[in-house]
Order: sequence, then structure tokens, then C-alpha cells
Amino acid sequence: MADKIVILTGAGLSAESGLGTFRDEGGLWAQHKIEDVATPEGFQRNPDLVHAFYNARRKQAAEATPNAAHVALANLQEQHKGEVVIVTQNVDGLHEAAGGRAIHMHGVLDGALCAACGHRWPAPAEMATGQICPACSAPTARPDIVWFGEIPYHMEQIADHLQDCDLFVSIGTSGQVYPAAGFVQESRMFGASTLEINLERTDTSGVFDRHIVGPATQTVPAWVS
Ligand code: BJW
Repeated sequence: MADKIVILTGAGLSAESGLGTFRDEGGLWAQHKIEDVATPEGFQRNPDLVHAFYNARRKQAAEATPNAAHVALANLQEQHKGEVVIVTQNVDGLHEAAGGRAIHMHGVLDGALCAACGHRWPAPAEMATGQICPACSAPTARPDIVWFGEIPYHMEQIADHLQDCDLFVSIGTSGQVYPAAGFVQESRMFGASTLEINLERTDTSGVFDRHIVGPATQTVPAWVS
């Protein structure tokens, strides 16, 4: 196997742990308007609605357990002779619950962020409008989630990893949201070979060198072994 591997994961990885994806039939975006729950403007308009959306997802994620794909990736990180970097778009903690490590580019469900001063702290199970920031005392607590129009976290660190990886693998993501959707081209530009693992072909499948099609709990353990 390649020396340095960068793995991008998306909602499809956690689907078989019972967490809904966004764009599949009946997914989260079929039930909620993106502009209402996943933009800073939506939060300004109706913070109660946004808190209710993330409180429900926080509860669901806390009850979920890692599946065979999370475990296989954690084992790969543990056993691979080279470096295995996981960059996840997922805001659940299932990589860590499986014993792995991940760079959370879209934030975390169990985090709170002060919209005024940027301080971050562990979120209570239920967040509510007007909760006080422990650092600056402003009533501006929000979920520590990267919404549309905001800059994802750790972009410099991720760019460095993409530049010196030998293999880039995308697992369970539709490739519709940037900048993550552009990582495959970025890694290719620097000479990496590329592999997509997904339940089905995606809009960006054409860019990848190789594909493995099927449910993550079967395809990922088989690829890792
Ligand atoms: C399985 C499976 C199984 C199922 N096994 N597979 C035009 C207008 C306005 C903005 C833009 C624009 N063009 C581009 C933009 C930028 C915008 C964007 O990309 N918009 C697009 C919609 C066009 N992006 C942003 O605004 C980002 N910020 C940004 O670009 O800043 C500028 C900047 C960047 C870098 C440097 C400097 C400046 C921020 C994006 C934030 C995304 N946030 C969300 C919501 C918050 C998190 C949350 O609430 O959970 O993140 S959106 C949502 O989509 C979530 C996800 O992380 C993200 C990706 O979704 P994902 O994971 O791919 O899920 P799905 O459902 O789409 O796909 C699931 C896949 O799994 C499918 O392919 C299935 O087949 C598969 N699957 N079961 C294997 N069992």
C-alpha cells in the first residue's frame, strides 16, 4: 500500500451507523431547508430552529456507535507503516469512538462556538438561544459547525497533507460541497493516485483513477485488509 494516505470521509461512512446523509433520497436536505439551518444568516433569523436541528442531531450522534468501516480505518491508522491522515466532513465523533484520529473540517456536534469572540468549548446536550460564552460573557453561543459561506477548519494543514500524499481516498461523500470536493484534483496535481469508495458513482467519479462501489461496512474493511 502507498506510503502516505489521505482519506476524506463523508456522511455515507456513518450512514450504516444510523446517521442520515444529506443528499440521498429522504436525507437531511429533503427534510430541512439548507438556508434555514446551515447558514449564518439562517441562525441570525431563527436561532431556536437551528438549535433544535443540531440538538436533535447531537442526541442521535451521541447514541450512534462506530461501524465496521470506522473500525477498519482506525486499524489502518494504527497498523500502516506510513502515515494515514483522515480528513472528515462529518460532525459526529465516530472516527474517534472507533479509536481513530480525524481532522474535522466542518466542525463537531459536541462543540459550542462564540459567534462574538470565537471561543470554543464543549457543547451541552441541549443548546439554547442566548447561552452565555464562558470567555466573553456575550449571549452568542452557537453550534461549532461550519455553515455555507464560512471557511472550513484546518485548511492549511489539509493542503499540506494533500501535497505530499501518495494515495488520496474519498469515502462516502457526494463530492458536491467545496472545498472538499476539490481535494481529489488537488492531490492528483501533486502526483497522488486516487480512489473513490461509494455506494454508487458520484458527480466527481470521473476524476478518480479507481472506484470501489458498495456499502462502506463491506467495501472499506475489504480494501484495508
Ligand atoms: C454511502 C453509503 C454507504 C450513502 N456506504 N457510501 C455557489 C454559491 C454559494 C456557495 C458556493 C457556490 N459554489 C461553491 C460554493 C461554496 C460552498 C459549496 O460548496 N456549495 C455547494 C453546495 C455548491 N461551500 C462552502 O460554503 C464552504 N465554505 C467555503 O467554500 O469557504 C470558502 C473558502 C474555502 C477554503 C478556503 C478559503 C475560502 C463551507 C461548506 C460547509 C458545509 N457544511 C455542511 C453542513 C454543516 C455540517 C452539518 O450540519 O452536519 O456540511 S453541508 C453538508 O454537506 C455537510 C457535509 O459535511 C457536506 C458534504 O456532504 P457529504 O458528506 O458528501 O454527504 P452527501 O449526503 O452529499 O453524500 C453522501 C454520499 O454517501 C453519497 O454519495 C452516497 O452515495 C454515499 N453513501 N450511504 C458508502 N452505506
